[in-house]
Amino acid sequence: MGTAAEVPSHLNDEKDKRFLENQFNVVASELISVNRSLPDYRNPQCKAKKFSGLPKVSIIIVFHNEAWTTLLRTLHSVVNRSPNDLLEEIIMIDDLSDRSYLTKPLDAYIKRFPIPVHLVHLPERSGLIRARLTGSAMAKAPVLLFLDAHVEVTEGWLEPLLDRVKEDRKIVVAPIIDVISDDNFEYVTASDTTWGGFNWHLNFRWYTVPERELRRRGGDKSSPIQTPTIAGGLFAMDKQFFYDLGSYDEGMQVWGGENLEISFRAWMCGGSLEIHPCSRVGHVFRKQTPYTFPGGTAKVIHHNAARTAEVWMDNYKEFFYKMVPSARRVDAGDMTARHQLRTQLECKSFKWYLETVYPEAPLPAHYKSLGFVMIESEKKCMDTHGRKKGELAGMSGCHGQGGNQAWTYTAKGEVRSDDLCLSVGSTLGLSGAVRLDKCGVAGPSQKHVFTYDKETGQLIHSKGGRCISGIGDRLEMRTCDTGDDSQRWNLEGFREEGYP
Ligand code: UD2
Ligand code: MN
Repeated sequence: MGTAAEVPSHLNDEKDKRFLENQFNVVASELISVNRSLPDYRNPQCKAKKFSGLPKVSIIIVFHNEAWTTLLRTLHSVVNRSPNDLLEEIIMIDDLSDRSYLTKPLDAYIKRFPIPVHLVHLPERSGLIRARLTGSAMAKAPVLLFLDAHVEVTEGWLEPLLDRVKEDRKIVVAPIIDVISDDNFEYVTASDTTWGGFNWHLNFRWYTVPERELRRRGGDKSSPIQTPTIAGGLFAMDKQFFYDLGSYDEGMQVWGGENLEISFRAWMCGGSLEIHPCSRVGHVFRKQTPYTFPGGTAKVIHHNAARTAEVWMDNYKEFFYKMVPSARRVDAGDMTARHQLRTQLECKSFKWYLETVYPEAPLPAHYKSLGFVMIESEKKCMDTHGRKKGELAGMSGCHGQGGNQAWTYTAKGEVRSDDLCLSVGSTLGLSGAVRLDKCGVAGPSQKHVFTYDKETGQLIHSKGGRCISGIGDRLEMRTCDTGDDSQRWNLEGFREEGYP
């Protein structure tokens, strides 16, 4: 029933050693049945829903060196908890694993299932993106559904997803992704008001669904939530729409980036993305990837992200490059076909996406500067030092590389670096520390709003009227004084009329 496995102490050494095999506690996984039961986590409104006339689905699972027990638990949970007459097939793509149990023993095991399970062993390492394309090309059902190889689906998970695709073939729909503990395999439910976003690094991120979207969706907790992005691993999509929309970018390697790419593309080219609260699938989230990245981890990830940025983000790609300057130096490869796709599909702009779909994005639709924020006289720049919310905002010698010195001054008056905003402390008086604070989501809080005077270089707190001063390695609010060089800021690329 989804409870944790207790690893007996005599297995402790083995547990630690074998954690590295898959970056989860494989010994705990082995102590649990591959056919374990799970509670029905659905809310009453979801349980009351009835579905009929649903289309059939081809489920596609790609894997590279997956653990035996997590892979089989994925399969058993799908077969046990899906109406089998809706399952056309399960397609498994083995992305050149080198573990012997994934060859003949797996070929033999999958024959026991009451539905067709196809297993293809790829002759070369393709990466998850191209492996999924091999799978989708084989699919016979009108709906594709992708899963990672270490998930467990729960009661009633499939029908709501198929229902949305049937309702509108341009809806791409994901379940709520619950957490299967990487430590003890306990099934832990996630919030039902979380959606997908992304940051300046072009990492996918979970954020709380804003009020705006909860109002749009209405009071019914069994209605889907529209989400700016999907996590990427688990979603259902009309097969023809998948191809009409340009399937995946075959130029992407190993892992990463494809989730934001398909998210931007879906929204910008006439589709939409949803999370269905009646569908819950548990996934083993890992802190590290267990497998190799042929070509080098950072290189591959930057390569994929740069392709997404170049093709889909228009000039907003600069936010990514400012934050991750080394990505400018990777070769993103030939993107002609993807640019053509965008033209052919007559997709909307990234500005439209930010304004309409994701106004809460850490990346502002309207801004007046992007890059360094410098005190000219000292060549010192504002620097987050990689600190977190609540900590002091800092200063250091300008290095011109962006990264921790990458800031934007937004049209709303925030001085922000990714999702952190400069914030005046609550202490009144002449001086006060400037801290990093999570930026407001629905709009900036008063603590975060500054007016920039291009002539004097002052950044003036709109409410308190004091100025940001760079003192040594820190920022302080001080009484404004045009003669004070520590208040004379130069904002990279500043333009009063703003961007874009
Ligand atoms: C998330 C997604 C994942 C994918 C990834 C970005 C969820 C739950 N997971 O990362 O599906 O979108 O973000 O790319 O949303 N694999 C291969 N070949 C490879 C590498 C991986 O087949 O070269 C398989 C792997 O065995 C797994 C799947 O691809 O079944 C996803 O990989 P992951 O589980 O390491 O990714 P995850 O969950 O960290
Ligand atoms: Mn995964």
